[in-house]
Amino acid sequence: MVVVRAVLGALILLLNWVFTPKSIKREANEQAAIDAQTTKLALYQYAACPFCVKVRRAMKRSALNIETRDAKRSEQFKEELLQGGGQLKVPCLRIEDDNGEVSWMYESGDIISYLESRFNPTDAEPNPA
Ligand SMILES: N[C@@H](CCC(=O)N[C@@H](CS)C(=O)NCC(=O)O)C(=O)O
Repeated sequence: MVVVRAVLGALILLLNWVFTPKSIKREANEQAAIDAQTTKLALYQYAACPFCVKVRRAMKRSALNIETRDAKRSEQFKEELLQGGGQLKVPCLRIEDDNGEVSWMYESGDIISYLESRFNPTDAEPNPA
């Protein structure tokens, strides 16, 4: 089982690398403004978890420079996730607001929807015209 999991993990990482999505291009000032906001976000994840790969690919497509924290390899990140989010489950997005309030978002689909609606609002709500 351990071997099967390791092979599947390696395959996921290989396919992800071969089919790396292209990032959207923004004006430099617009990207800088988004980069400033994404310093307040961190993705707790595992390298070869397919749900985490899905979120990382969405981040890459949207050119979101969000710090990733490997909760399998780092005891510190694992502990932060457990204490802050309440569950040892990945992916989980740590969101700090302008007042320093922190919230934790689980579920890859919810994380992707959140990122798209916050940073690519035109993708989330296509213009019918
Ligand atoms: N429905 C979740 C599934 C997440 C999930 O199953 N993650 C696995 C790693 S691939 C996990 O954290 N498992 C640990 C656990 O459930 O305790 C999502 O889409 O994010």
